[in-house]
Amino acid sequence: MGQGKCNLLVLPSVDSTNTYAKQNFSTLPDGMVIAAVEQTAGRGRLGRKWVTSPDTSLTASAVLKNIRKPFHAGVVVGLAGLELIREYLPDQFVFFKWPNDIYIREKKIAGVLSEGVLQNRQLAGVVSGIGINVNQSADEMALLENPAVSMCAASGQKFFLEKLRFELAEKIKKYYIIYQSHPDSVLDLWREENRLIGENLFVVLPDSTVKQGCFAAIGDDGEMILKMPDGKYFHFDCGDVKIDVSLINFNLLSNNYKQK
Ligand code: BT5
Repeated sequence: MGQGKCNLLVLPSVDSTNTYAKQNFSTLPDGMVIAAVEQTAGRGRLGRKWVTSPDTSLTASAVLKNIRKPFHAGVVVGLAGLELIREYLPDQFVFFKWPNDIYIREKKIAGVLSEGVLQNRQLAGVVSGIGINVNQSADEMALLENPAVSMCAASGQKFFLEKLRFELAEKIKKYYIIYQSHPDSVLDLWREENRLIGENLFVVLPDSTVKQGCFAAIGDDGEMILKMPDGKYFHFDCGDVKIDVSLINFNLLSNNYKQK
């Protein structure tokens, strides 16, 4: 185990950085980022798996003790991840797919898992973990059940993970500090980077019901607001957005994004 500069702790191998951060929550300082070279039992939302081979990607969790609403933790960590990926892939169309995935067009490059931590039955804070695909080959990404991409598969280049880990921790620190003084500016930026707002999407709810509609907005509690074909609005805070490439004009979205 090695304590890097500033707020980063890098573990050589761990089951899940989120589990480690939750188990050590009371002794870890606020803002600490726990990263792992190898993660043996990475977790996604709703009991799903986050799949990575050793030393090919970023797996890291932030310990956040000053969060106003639980979903804000994923906003802080997600924005850090988005900015990092963008810096290295300036020519790609990189955006948030609600609730907190990062996509390049129709493929997932990163996912965020936020978990509340209770102490004496009260919310003591949130552990928010991010997995970013970095040096996996396109062939390795194709083995996953859903469309996925890595920074390497998107660009043909390999990246220096140690540097990326450090930069991710720095960006989490930066967004966490801005969030403390200007939470609305961080939340507004997160909404703006949800570039599928206005698009027609399918949403699969946890009970497997599928809803189709227009992604109208994101509400005050981070919930997705879908405008249904009958004009009614449907709010939900959990679900999986499915991208149907025939419904979304990625070239147009991507051009609008580059012009900004
Ligand atoms: C997520 O869940 O996307 C949250 C992933 C969070 C991973 C980080 S790594 C550091 C920290 N420690 C942990 O244990 N977890 C966090 P969800 O939206 O439920 O997506 C999971 C689904 O993504 C899986 O069911 C697969 O379909 C897909 N998937 C699994 N591994 C993937 C990968 N490497 N790249 C892209 N998609 C993947």
